[in-house]
Amino acid sequence: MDVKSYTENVLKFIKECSPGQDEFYQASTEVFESLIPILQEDKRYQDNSILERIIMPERTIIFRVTWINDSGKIQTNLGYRVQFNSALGPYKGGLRFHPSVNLGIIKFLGFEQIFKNALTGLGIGGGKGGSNFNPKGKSDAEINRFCQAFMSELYRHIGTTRDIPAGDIGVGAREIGYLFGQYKLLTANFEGVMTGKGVGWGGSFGRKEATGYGSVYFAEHILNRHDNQLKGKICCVSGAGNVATYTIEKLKSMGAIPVTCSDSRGTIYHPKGIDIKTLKAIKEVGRESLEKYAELHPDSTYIPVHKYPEGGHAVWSIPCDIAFPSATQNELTLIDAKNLVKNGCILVNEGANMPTTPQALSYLKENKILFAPAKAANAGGVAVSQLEMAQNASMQHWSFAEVDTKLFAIMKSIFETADETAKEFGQEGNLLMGANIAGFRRVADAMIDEGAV
Ligand code: NDP
Ligand code: 2IT
Repeated sequence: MDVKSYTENVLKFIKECSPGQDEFYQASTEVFESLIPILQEDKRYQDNSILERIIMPERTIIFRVTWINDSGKIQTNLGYRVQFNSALGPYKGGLRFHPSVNLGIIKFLGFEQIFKNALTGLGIGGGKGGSNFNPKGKSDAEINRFCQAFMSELYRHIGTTRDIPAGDIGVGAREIGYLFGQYKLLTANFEGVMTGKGVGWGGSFGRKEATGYGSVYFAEHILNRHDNQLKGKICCVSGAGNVATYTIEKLKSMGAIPVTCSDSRGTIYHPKGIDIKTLKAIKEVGRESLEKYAELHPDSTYIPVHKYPEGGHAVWSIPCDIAFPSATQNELTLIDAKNLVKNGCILVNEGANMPTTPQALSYLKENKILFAPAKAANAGGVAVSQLEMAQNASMQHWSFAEVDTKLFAIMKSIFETADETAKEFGQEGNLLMGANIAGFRRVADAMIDEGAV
């Protein structure tokens, strides 16, 4: 069968057997389309049914989470862990707590994670999990009870050489602590079964900062390749969580000017640069709305969601040199891409997972905007998670500087791998194709070596 029909047949099969999983189709279609050159060149992948296997999670766990709210009422949520691919190592990937979570979202994230983890060059497989639990407005005690209930089922499926969860949207240091505490209670084992732990009890220095810092390092590597640099660049960042906060922090320390941040309710535009202390005080400590930022900084503007351009987002209509989408999937639409191009943006660097819609992606490509795909640009988080695992396994504790130096080198190596692979397949500068092919090749070759499993 010709390669195009092969990819289309597998995608058709996956749509038929897993209806209604739009984000998962989006992620798998993008990856499969970019694999065509390697599938044409090397027939072993088709001969070994690699696409049919890689698209199917090795194991999908769905469970009920029952917990009691502060009023004494029993609450139920759905919990998920998709153990997607273990060809390169134990399943590794975050947990997302957000009301929008469903199986299709967890599968898209788990699928992306396989290739991202492979790209880091480390020995980690791909997985993802989470719940449709909404942490907003919940008391600390409710969050604790929910995490305990979630782990009361999850603990039997994870382990230091089996599956090592971490954070994602709605799961930060507090939740990792509660989840880890319950794991320890149930198993009577203190072991590195989760990453993103507190630095005082098994966590790694630099894990909290890793995704944002890594994303900025990646942008610097691309710019350097084009005889350019971050210093002096106006940057628009979306999101106001873990990734956005540490993207903004690192941009400032590298002499760039991050002028925006956003949450689900609105966007802050601060032309002289986002004040990182205020952002952390509002979001990391207070867990409040960004509206407060504008009250504290009268020279900034707050744009609420109802004032966004139709079909688009305020953050991408603000003129910038570089865009760092760092909130959630499909947050940069065709309208947003048109605004960015019109305003002279030179690079879109994906901090979030799949933040750019396929239509926006095509438009950026047509207009020759530099593009850093999520699998490469945001891989710093999971890479430092693996460094945390290495420290736990060897009972060591490295300094912040040691971890940061390793992170910088890993981001450089990911950039070079994606760049060289794109060149190898005659698509110079196409980092999306380079990242997808390089990640795929590592996983697929391991799957062939490991036989028909
Ligand atoms: P956080 O929960 O810390 O922050 C998420 C931010 O995005 C918040 O500002 C949130 O606003 C906003 N947001 C989330 N969902 C939506 C939505 N549907 N619409 C509008 N805004 C939204 O998550 P992270 O910073 O950890 O994650 C951000 C992105 O980065 C995600 O795509 C995640 O998968 C990805 N990522 C995270 C890594 C990590 O190490 N944490 C590693 C690699 C990728 P609000 O608070 O109002 O909901
Ligand atoms: O999307 C991601 O890479 C993460 N949420 C981090 C995963 C991890 O295991 O650190």
